[in-house]
Amino acid sequence: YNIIAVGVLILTQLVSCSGKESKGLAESNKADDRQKPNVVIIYMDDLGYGDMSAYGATALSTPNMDKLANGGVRFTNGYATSATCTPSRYGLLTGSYPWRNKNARILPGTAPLLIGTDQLTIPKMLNSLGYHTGIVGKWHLGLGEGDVNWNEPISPGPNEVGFDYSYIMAATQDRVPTVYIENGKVANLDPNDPIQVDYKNNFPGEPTGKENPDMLKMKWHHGHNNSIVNGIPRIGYMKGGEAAKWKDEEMADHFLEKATAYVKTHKDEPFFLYYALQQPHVPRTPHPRFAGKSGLGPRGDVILEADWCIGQFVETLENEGVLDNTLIIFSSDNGPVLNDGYYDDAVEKLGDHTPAGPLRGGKYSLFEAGTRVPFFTYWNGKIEPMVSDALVSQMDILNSLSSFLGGDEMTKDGEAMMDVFMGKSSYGRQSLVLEATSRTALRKKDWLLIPPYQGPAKNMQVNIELGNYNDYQLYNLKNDIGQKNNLARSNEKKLRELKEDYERLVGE
Ligand code: NG6
Ligand code: CA
Repeated sequence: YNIIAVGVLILTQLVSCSGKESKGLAESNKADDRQKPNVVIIYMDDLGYGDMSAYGATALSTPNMDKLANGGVRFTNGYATSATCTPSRYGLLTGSYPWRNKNARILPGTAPLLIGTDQLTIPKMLNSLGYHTGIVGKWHLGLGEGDVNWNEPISPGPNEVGFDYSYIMAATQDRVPTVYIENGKVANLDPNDPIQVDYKNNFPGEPTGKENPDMLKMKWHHGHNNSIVNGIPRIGYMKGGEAAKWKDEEMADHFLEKATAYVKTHKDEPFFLYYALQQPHVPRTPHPRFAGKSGLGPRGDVILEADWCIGQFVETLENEGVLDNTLIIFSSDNGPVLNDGYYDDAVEKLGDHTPAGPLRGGKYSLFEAGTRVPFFTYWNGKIEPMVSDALVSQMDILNSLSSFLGGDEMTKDGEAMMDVFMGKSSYGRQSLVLEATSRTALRKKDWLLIPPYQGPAKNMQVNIELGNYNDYQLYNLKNDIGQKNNLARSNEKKLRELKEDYERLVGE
């Protein structure tokens, strides 16, 4: 009797479901939604492999980052897709190799949107799975279609490639326009003081870093001698928009406030937040609370500042009751640089600190320090603390999340490896193509191949070895993480194998 009754009940439900969307079905979807974890990507700008104490730094302490790194899966072979920002962020968000897109290189503040509005992105994929999606922080992927009027709504931008909410700086802290943009509109813009931006010509009568050194509170070393904003000379020229200009020393607090506000607003639905901090990229402008605190100069101070922000952000997740249902993924867009164009004591006060850790090179470099960066996942109660040597790329996040959450959208370059990100498997990638300023190299298991490249061995301005050499370079990273012994001549078999793989992968 009972069995028959249940049978009848199921039948009635089936009939009602097939007719129109029943209330019962809609509600059950919602229940699933509530179990979907929130996803937060915390992304640093120019933080090196050796810049966190969890990765071995001793001259500087990063307790809040460490708490996540040591409480989750800390990767020792985690890679950004490129040794500079724009291509790296492109790879992260689209799950595709940036070197496939010839425009994926460091963009000026006036560059058009680099990501196609028809392209798959992490926020778009999560959006289709019922997530609310937001970005707070550095964008640097271009805006508009080439001739942006900064006084009108700016489109396409983050909101056209999958983000429901955006609060961004357009490019970098050292590039104009030095204003925040919320959902495509310059924040706090006074219509009577319109903004003009130009990367070629100055606006008549406007001071520049080159011509007005007396007006500067930070001196430029190379580049960075165009418009002066807040006493800091920038890349590019800008006029107007006085009320909208950011205060550099308050930028960290400002982005933190927007990021925590986003969490508070969206805590009752599954959300994805891309929290892209600006530190320790130049110009390094710590809030007075952090100035002088590291003993390493402003570069160290802003790392402490970022660490504090991350602590506050995680505390907000906890206070809002969503920490245990939030997967946090942390990484950096490229490796470290000391003097990146301003005199700011980064070199002079470095002391014993080694921003690249044991790695060779730095930002812009095809050597390891360009792309191997701090990379860890944290999910309280779901991820057991461990160190993983698996080879992973930021490009793999899209496919991993998609398959984990039951999505069917995948990119060809990314790999789905949520088990690795959850610490349940240590079987990562077999190979990965790395990129630095349009040059590429191949990592395969423990081996690294750098093809011959013309060009200087070292960028003298930033004092970083770029990886250029007139012959092949082959390194065994397991025995030689510092890339001191080129084995190309002594191991011809391995060289041949990696050359073949490299040609095949970049030729695809
Ligand atoms: C370089 C800038 C450097 C930095 C970099 C972008 C000069 C001389 N150097 O062109 O200071 O802004 O671009 O950094 O202008 S990134 O992390 O956004 O890729
Ligand atoms: Ca960067």
